[in-house]
Amino acid sequence: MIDKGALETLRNRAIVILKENDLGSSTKPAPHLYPHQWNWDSAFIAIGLSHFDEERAQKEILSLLRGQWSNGMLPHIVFNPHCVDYHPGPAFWDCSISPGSPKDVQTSGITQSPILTFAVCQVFENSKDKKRAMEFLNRVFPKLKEYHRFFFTHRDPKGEGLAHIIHPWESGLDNSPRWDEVLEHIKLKWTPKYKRVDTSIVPANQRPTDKEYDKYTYLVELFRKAKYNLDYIRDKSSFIIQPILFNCLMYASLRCLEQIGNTLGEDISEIKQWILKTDNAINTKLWDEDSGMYGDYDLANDRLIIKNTIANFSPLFAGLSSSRVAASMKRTLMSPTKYWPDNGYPLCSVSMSEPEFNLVRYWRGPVWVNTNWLMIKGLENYGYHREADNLTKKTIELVLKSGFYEYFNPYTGEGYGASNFSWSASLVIDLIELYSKNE
Ligand code: 2M8
Repeated sequence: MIDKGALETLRNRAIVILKENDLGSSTKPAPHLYPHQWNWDSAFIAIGLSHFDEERAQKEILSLLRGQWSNGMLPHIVFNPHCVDYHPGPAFWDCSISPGSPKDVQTSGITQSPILTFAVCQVFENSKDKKRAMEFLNRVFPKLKEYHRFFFTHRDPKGEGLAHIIHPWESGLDNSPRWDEVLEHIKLKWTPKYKRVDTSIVPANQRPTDKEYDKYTYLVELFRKAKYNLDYIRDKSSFIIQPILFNCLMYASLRCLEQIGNTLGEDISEIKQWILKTDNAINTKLWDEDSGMYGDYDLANDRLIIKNTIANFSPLFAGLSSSRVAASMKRTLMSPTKYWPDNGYPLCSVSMSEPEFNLVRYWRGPVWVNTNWLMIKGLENYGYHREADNLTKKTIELVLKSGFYEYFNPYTGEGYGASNFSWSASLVIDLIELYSKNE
């Protein structure tokens, strides 16, 4: 059992970090490395905020919604006008060339894994002032519905119930080995011109490689040339993927959108149809019976990508797997040769059994608090309370030992990437709440 005093100190420290990273109505993910507002970061951050400042949690979400495009898309970054040293910044994206971009805020031209509506539900559930929270729901519901409609209208042209992404940054798992082969196939028709800032803040061996950054930047240049026209991009680009994690978060968010609609007495028939379609598609198109694993569908090369990484287990979070498959996923997550190293810290972001597994490099092996949090919720969904408690405890112990880092070495617990990282702080607040309830 973790000492109560230590938990309280940790929670207070987490609150201080969120306050230090507060930009007023949004929170930057980290002091220097990420100086703007990020989409799924803000969703995770709002969940933590809702435990001690529900009004500020609502503000976080409203701030992100300011960036909504006319087609419903919520961008992956809403730029902070006071900060100039981030690549690629607003001038590089130059989203004003698209008639659909918002006029009064600067944003990136892509989206990110959609956990926002799930976060809105959590913020509502945790609120004490229900009258104010109902007003908040009323205000955000139409925007959230437009946001979800965007996926079905613009990211699912064949009406399969699965959204596709057009850039690794949209996944949130930027340099995951899941995309290696697809990126390898992208031949640069010109050399992208840019200067990296990230590697002057964090050691280069903890970040994506220059070769990967060339591809990331090249894709942004391609989108800019296409004036962010999604039909054109789908036609010209070879990075068009229906990821399991993205679609499971979308599904979980849709279930919450349905719940919000019910609470407000809104018509939810269209939302119900979206839910049904996505449920079927995840368990057919993204499931591989031979390997017993979920995967990502690579639309440009018409094949299922099977790689043993933490993303595969996201159907647990969405509650979309049968109990048989859930039991097998649980065993894999607990395996000391895959995700839960003996005498180390779970869960690796890439299985230790994969050749690409790396202890320090970003999304290629290190432990992340947000993916642990997703798995804890997923294990809970299937009644694996003991395992969920154990993972909660291990995650809190990791942060107690090393601090609120962005990611951690699964063998030693050493912290990497940015320190004082906002979602590590906010989700630890949520986990402490859970842990204290269960003890
Ligand atoms: C990382 O991604 C950004 C680009 O969007 C970067 O590397 O500069 C990812 O970990 C992503 O999931 C996260 O949202 C973002 C901010 O924390 O950083």
